[in-house]
Amino acid sequence: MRRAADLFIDCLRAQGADRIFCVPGESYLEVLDALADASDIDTVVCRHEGGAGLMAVADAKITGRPGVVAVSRGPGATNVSIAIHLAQQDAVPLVVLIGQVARHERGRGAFQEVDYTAMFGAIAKGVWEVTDAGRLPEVVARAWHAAQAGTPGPALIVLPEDMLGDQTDAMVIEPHPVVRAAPASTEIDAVIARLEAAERPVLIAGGMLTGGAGRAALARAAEAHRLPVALSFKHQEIFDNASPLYAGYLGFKVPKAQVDALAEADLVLAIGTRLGDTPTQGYTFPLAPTPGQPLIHVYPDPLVVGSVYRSTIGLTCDPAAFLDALAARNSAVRGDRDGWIAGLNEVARRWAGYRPEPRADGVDFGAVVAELAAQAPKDAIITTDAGNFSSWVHCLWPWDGTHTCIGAVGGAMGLGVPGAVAACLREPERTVLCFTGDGGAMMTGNELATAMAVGAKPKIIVSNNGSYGTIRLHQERDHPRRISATDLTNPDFAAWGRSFGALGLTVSDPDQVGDIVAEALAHDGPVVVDVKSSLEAISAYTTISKLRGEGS
Ligand SMILES: Cc1ncc(C[n+]2csc(CCOP(=O)(O)OP(=O)(O)O)c2C)c(N)n1
Repeated sequence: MRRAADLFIDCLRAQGADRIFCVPGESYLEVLDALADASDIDTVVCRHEGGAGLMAVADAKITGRPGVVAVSRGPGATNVSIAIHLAQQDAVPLVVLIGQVARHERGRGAFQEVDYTAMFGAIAKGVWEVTDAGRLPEVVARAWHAAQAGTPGPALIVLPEDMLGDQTDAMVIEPHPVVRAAPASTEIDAVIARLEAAERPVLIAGGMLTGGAGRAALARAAEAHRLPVALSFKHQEIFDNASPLYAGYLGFKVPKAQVDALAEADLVLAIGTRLGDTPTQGYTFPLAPTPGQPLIHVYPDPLVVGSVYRSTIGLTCDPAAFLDALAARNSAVRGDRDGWIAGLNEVARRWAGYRPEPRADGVDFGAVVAELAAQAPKDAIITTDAGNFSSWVHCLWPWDGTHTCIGAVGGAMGLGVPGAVAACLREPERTVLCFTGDGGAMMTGNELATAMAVGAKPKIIVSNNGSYGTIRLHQERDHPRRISATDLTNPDFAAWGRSFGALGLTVSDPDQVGDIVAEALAHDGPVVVDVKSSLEAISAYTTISKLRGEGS
């Protein structure tokens, strides 16, 4: 017999958990006590459950394994909700451990009590409240499996505080293997037949191909069948953007000419993507529910394939295995494939790149990003918070299919700094660059304290334009000159960084950019660079003057 909390830690260990991001709470004291003896599990103490959860999401994006976050009941659970939502939106495996009131208090509206099934039922893949310590092993194995199976996502384990102190003789259960089906050869035959009938195929590649095997299979299959490749939102890094086969990045507001060019396709292969509203430009390409061309949709979840979209061929198998199988076959090319490929590539390149300009109201943030792209080590890990500043990162980074870039497909602000801390912990030898706006920096930037505590050395680049710029852009477009609730009053971010113990630097003049970037990269420790960026240059794609119809 032993304490349930000790069994619980053994169960986590059996699943391969080696790091838990947490904010402590009295509701799961027994787990914290058991962790004190678990030297093989790194307990990372964070400053806000939102930050802790986002670190766990980023950790999962880096390792491909479930990220783990532990939080207290009520207030802790509500704070971590952003990460639960993001894991669901981004298809990231996440296991959330939540404290709960004692069993005899349950249902009485006790202090900090929440019904987590009711609260998170719509976004979690499962919520398991363990009232019998003997079932902890079963629940842990199921939660880990649920987090990874089909469309990966969040799985919640709820731990009544008194249960954790029970004695139990239950045994650890080994991980349940996650089934990843391979395509049948007859299915590949059918796909080859569609490819050979098409003159203008295009492949849309998504987040399920982020791992090394997925990227390699994507490159091989695209080459083998001469398939132009368009990349879904926040997955620009998985394919070489300099390849002649590159057909564009399907983020927000893709220029109409590019959508029009893609819409000429007579076959769409959507591989490893759920075809959400961002890459499909509001479900217009491909058109939902019935695309204007045959659709081959490959995703490992039967609840996705054939759901929003009617697919001509739908395969619920591993997308990388599919591309591997496809790459091993030949297909006859019909029509002027070279012309089709070159045409898409020309349109995609037309929007790539950005030339920074002198700005009267601050530094063009593109100049800073361009300098970092030129000076940073090629294997630097990049995290992007949500906001317009990231438009320059997407335009200017030399994405060649090898980079690690962590951003929120679900658009949650606040991933940047926590994501960078998580990346530093996994890859301490690599440079980690975090790009964030002044909005995002103040949402979760307090996790710089966590960075200091664990010896992480992120380089945090703040685009300080004094505005929730993305929303200001929407305002200027929809309600020109009517600025409402988007101006920001900021601290001195360099001094703020120094107050944590980081190196604090300020860029207020374009002439300083080269030297300050060099100093930030050379510093062996965390850095905050406060870039007094131009608000007129509100994104890489437009300016406030242009939005107001004033030219420039
Ligand atoms: C948690 C969260 N709250 C609100 C939003 C809506 N939102 C999207 S971008 C944005 C502004 C981002 O501002 P900032 O970080 O300063 O970057 P900028 O757009 O100015 O480059 C807001 C408020 C969001 N996506 N996530």
